[in-house]
Amino acid sequence: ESTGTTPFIKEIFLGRCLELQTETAIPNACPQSPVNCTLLWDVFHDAIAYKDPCAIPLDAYREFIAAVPHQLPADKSMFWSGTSYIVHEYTEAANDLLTLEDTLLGYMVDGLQWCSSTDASSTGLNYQECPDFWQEGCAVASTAFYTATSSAIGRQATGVITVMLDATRTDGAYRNDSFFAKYEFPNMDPEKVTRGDIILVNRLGNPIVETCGTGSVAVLERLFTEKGIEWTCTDNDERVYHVQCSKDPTHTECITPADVTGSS
Ligand code: CV1
Repeated sequence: ESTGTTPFIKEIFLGRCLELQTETAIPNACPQSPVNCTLLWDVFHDAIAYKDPCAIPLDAYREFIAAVPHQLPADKSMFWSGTSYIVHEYTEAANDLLTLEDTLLGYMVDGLQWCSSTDASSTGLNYQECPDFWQEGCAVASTAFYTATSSAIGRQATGVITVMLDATRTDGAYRNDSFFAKYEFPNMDPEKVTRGDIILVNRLGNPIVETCGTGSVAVLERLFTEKGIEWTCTDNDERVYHVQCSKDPTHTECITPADVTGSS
C-alpha cells in the first residue's frame, strides 16, 4: 500500500482554486465568472468521503463535474496518452494549449493523492494509507476521478483538438485501454470538433516503434475518419523535440554534428 491522502489536501485544493481565478496563473484557463471554491471542495470531498476506498463507483464525481463551470476555449484542448513526462512542459513553453491539468477540472488535485476512510470518527479521508490503483478488484477514487474529468473534457472540446502520443512505446502509441481511448476520444462531438491534430513524440533515447499511418496510430487515424472528423499527423514533432532537449540539453540526440565539430 502507498502513503495516504496528501496532507493539507483541502488547503492545497482551495489555494489552487483561488489561484486559477487570477489572470496570471495560466493564461486562458481563468474561469469567466467567480467560482465558489469552498463549495467545490465540499462536493469533491463528499464524492468519496466515508466510502470503501476500494469500491468507488465510476460516477462518484458526477456532482463535482456538474459544479465546475464549463470553460475551455475553442482550439485549445490538448489530450495526451503516454506522454505525461513532456506534455506539460510543452504546453507551458508553447503557451497555446491546455491539458485537463490546466483547467478547473484537473488543476486542484494534479499530482496529489487521496482516498476515503470508512472510520466514522475521521474526516472521511484516510491520511495514513491508500490502496494502490492497480490492486486487483479495487476501484479507487483516482480512476473514478479521471473517468469523470476525461469524459467531461472530451465532451467539452470544440474546434481543433490536439493529442500527443509516444511513438516509442512498445505497447502502442494509441492503446484501447487508455483514458484517452476510453473516455476522451469517444466523447468528442463531431459537430463541435473540426479537426484532430495527432502529434507523435519520440522519447529521447528510445527507438521509434510507430509512425503516422502505421500500427496503432493508423487505428486512431481511421477512428477519426469514421467519426467524420478531419485529422493531421506529425512524426517526431519538432517543437516537442526542442522542449525535450531543453530539459536534457546534453542528451546525445540533442547534440548535432555541427555542435560537436564546433567545440573541438
Ligand atoms: N488523465 Br496523474 C488520465 N490519467 C491521469 C491523468 C489525466 N489527466 N492524470 C493522472 N493520470 P496514460 P491515458 C494517471 O499515460 O490515455 C487524462 C491515471 O490515474 O496511460 O490513460 C488526461 O486528460 C492513470 O493511471 O494515458 C489525458 O488526456 C495514468 O495517469 C488522458 O486522460 C494514465 O496515463 C491520459 O490518460
